[in-house]
Amino acid sequence: MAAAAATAKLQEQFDAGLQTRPDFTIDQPLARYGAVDHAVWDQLYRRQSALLAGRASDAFLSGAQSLGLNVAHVPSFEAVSERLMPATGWRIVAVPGLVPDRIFFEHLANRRFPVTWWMRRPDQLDYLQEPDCFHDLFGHVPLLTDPVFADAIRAYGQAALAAHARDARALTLLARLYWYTVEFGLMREAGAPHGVKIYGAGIVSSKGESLYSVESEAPNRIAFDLDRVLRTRYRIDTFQKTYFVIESFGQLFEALGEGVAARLADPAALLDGPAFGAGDVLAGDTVLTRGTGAGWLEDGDV
Ligand code: HBI
Ligand code: FE
Repeated sequence: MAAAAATAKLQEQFDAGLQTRPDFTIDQPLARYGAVDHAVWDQLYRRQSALLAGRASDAFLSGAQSLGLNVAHVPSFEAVSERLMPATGWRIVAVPGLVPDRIFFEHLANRRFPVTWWMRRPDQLDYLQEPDCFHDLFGHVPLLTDPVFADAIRAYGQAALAAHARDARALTLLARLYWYTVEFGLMREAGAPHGVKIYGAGIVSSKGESLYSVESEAPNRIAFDLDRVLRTRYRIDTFQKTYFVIESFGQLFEALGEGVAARLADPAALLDGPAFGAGDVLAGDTVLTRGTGAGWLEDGDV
């Protein structure tokens, strides 16, 4: 979402009386949820949980339960934070929507996850462009109960904050890394129906992609490699052409912390070289499954 559109959205919310603090946080306006909002949460939670059993990482499913997200109404962010804090020291903060990059990184670096307060409409059940409460709270927050994953996200926030201050080009690299892991990452799991389990928030909060990412023959599934990911473009308008597969959250912690911090010291080295297309398979790749490419749109990589 372009910065201008995000600012317009913030202005619209400000006008609606949602007082945004300088760090873009607000008090969760619990009174503003109507019966439709609660019904959408209930329907999405039940549908995705049923779909993800056997497809999502165990840490995700147990995290969602332990935070009390398995309720028929939009959860109270305060109640969720009260359960999350003892587990890993994280809490969630309500925001009107996408916030400026630096603000976002600053929250992550301080173990605060920004969660959009509003719920999508019933006619947006299967897809909406920007993150809503269900994407952020159901998609991103359960794994923050896992200490290693939580430390990986915090390390990413710290590395991103330092790099962002130094060189705006770092943002391209940071966005690619976040996209192919935190949003659309898979992890290897021997014995799982397809040898992989889902952990990315963009996948777990999407009905179609929860199935496509682990079962379709169309996409590539390639072993995660930090430099490879930092140079690979991605899709924001369709399912991913390629999913990168990590071995463990420990590997993710290495990549999102020291790994990316080292690369961000000299973003030009990675940005000056060629960027790979979202559907490319390279000679150096460890390919788990090579996709058929069925249904791919040619242009549109970002
Ligand atoms: N703001 N609320 C919110 N949520 C995000 O996921 C988010 C953001 N601002 C910037 C941002 N993400 C990007 O910097 C990352 O996706 C890389
Ligand atoms: Fe997200």
